[in-house]
Amino acid sequence: MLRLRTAKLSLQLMTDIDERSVTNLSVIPKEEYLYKCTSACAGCSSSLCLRYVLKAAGPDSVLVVPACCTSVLQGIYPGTAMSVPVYNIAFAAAAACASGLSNALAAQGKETNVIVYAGDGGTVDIGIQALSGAFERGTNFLYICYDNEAYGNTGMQRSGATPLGARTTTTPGGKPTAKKDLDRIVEAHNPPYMATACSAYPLDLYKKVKKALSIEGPKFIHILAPCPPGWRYPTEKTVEMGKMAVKTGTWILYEREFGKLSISGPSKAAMRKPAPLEDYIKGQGRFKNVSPEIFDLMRQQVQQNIDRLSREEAGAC
Ligand SMILES: Cc1ncc(C[n+]2csc(CCOP(=O)(O)OP(=O)(O)O)c2C)c(N)n1
Ligand code: SF4
Ligand SMILES: [Mg+2]
Repeated sequence: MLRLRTAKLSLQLMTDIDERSVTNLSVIPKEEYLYKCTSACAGCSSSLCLRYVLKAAGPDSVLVVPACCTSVLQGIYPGTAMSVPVYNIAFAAAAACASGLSNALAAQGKETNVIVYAGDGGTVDIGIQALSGAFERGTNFLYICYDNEAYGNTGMQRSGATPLGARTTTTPGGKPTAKKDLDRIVEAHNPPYMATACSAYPLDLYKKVKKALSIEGPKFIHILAPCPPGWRYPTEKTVEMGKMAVKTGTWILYEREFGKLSISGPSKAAMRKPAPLEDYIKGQGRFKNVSPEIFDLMRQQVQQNIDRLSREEAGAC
């Protein structure tokens, strides 16, 4: 029954979301599921992403949210900023909770989308065991990690997703180790669909969420979500920050469908001729006074990722 629905949805998607229509803002529904006046900081890109995620998912969806900025911006009962049900769950347990919800809804014959919306700390560090278990069990759900590269809600402590050289409250001299490669960890579970996205490319994000939800099984989307207080840049630069992450090749947009990699449009050009890394980090206080040695390492890491994904897409590995 669910497989039939999946096939029907995929066919419909091919018509609805072809290459032409995703360049056109009018494909995004006008309905809002995340209301205005949340308690997010000015310039918060993770709440902007959630707005597009919910537009793509529609009203027959339930969110599972572990402790993070999102669990604050949803509001305090009986007030709420969201018009879909939200299940707040302990930090370590989001994916385990989603497994139970997904099975319970399926047992009732419901086709409700089960979506985890979790921060990087709740994913790459504290929730990774539950994430791995749910992907291994083949839970039918979508796990979204919005990555602001620190424990934002508690005042910007470093997480495993904090990049090399970035200053946080627990790495005042700059983080001495590299960002954990979450995508390669998830990839090792062979999910039917996984993708990266960025708040500065909302149509790309919308399209990827739609596609993910049309596929049966565990799906994963990793969104880079610039954060003004954490990255220390002016609030009005939030879209520019995301664009520079992609243009410098620091963040590469791609999809992996049944293992097959395809680089997304905005990253194709960027990978051929990346913008200088300086253009990305110079506007961010968290990288202030980064040493030339660390900067060199950062540049090497960016190039290694570009090379690895380019080779894979070209079928060279
Ligand atoms: C077990 C546990 N440890 C610590 C906390 C405190 N805590 C709440 S939110 C948060 C930060 C979450 O960081 P992240 O997952 O990256 O999401 P963000 O806040 O950046 O949106 C922390 C440490 C908690 N709620 N539960
Ligand atoms: S700390 Fe960052 S992610 Fe959290 S609400 Fe503020 S801008 Fe958004
Ligand atoms: Mg975070």
